[in-house]
Amino acid sequence: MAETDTKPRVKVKPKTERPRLHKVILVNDDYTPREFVVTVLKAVFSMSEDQALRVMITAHTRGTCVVAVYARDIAETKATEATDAGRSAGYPLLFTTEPET
Ligand code: TYC
Repeated sequence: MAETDTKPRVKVKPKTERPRLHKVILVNDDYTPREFVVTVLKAVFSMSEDQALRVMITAHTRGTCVVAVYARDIAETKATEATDAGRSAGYPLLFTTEPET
């Protein structure tokens, strides 16, 4: 009688999914001064004047603009910090987050 081959033929490879990155999105409004938006973008997202101006104008003309992409907790912390900066100054400035697809 032939011997039974008990060697595993298929290797199980555990696969850990990389957590999705999250976008921080700047939302336009009619009240926050442009220069204030630029100041917040520079302070919270370490942008240059040029980058901040471009992002602000994009949100102003199109309604929203992706500011940056981070791990979820960092994206949420920065969005909250930037939104709070507006609120402290009496502006409705809003930053939201959303997962990348
Ligand atoms: N729309 C604002 C204004 O005209 C400026 C602004 C730009 C506000 C982008 C928010 O996300 C924003 N004063």
